[in-house]
Amino acid sequence: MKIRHLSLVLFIILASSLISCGSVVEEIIEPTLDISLESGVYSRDTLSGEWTRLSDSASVITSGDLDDDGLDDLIGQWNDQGGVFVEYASDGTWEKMGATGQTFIACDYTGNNHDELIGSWVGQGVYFRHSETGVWEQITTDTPWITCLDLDDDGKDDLVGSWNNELYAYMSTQSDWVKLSSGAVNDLAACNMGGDKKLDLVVAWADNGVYYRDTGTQEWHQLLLEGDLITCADINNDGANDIVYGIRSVLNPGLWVQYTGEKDSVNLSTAVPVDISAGDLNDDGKDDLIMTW
Ligand SMILES: [Ca+2]
Ligand SMILES: [Ca+2]
Ligand SMILES: [Ca+2]
Ligand SMILES: [Ca+2]
Repeated sequence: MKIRHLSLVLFIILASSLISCGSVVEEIIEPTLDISLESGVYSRDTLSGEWTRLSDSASVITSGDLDDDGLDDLIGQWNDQGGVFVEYASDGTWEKMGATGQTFIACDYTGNNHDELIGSWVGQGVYFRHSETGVWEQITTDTPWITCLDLDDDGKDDLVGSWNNELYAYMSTQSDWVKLSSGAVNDLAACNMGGDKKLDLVVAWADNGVYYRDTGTQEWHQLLLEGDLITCADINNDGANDIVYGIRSVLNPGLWVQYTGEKDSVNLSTAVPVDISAGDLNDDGKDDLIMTW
């Protein structure tokens, strides 16, 4: 369904009236994931476009290779199970990693070329989990939103967080958060948006749409007019990252994608996501979309 995002309702009304008049209109293809299905954590295979239900609904979802076998593992928080868990891609076994927290992300915080799980707990702080020992070590103070990318190109991932309507970076070379920008944040992500190979910070602002901050030039560029949740992956396998975003408003709720180079957004799901992420969960070399609702 390729229709201008903000004109969704009007388009459907117009299309319906044209069909009733016997005119030829663009075919409307229903999204493959919709609210008639059982809620849960779903992944969307990038090569086939098919959604697979992976588990019951989670409150936080992300992915990373936590056992260092080259396969992305599913990471999520299930509040009724009392914590954050990883499902290892190699054999499907689950392991509890920690208690229920605010947010989680996998990054190479130590710069050893292996993913570490990073989590934030209210009033306690942001911690990373040593891959070998499983011991959690505090990095800094807590944040309700977090992402990680190497902002200064020194080989170690730096953290980006947000609270009290401010955006902060925690550089691996420094010992405190430093302010990057002001504004209330809906979500954060790290995506490769430019022509270089560096990840760029993507911010879904509460009042100002979705922007990315080019890591090379440090300039901000607008991507979308709105977004409550944000992630990115090349989900049409054309070699360029696409922006995937969730909308919770009553007008256009659901999951949407803006393919690189396209002005219009495509609806991927009428179910409203609780969290979204991306990772190659089936080891075909292509990142797959992950959504919980
Ligand atoms: Ca793994
Ligand atoms: Ca760095
Ligand atoms: Ca693409
Ligand atoms: Ca894949």
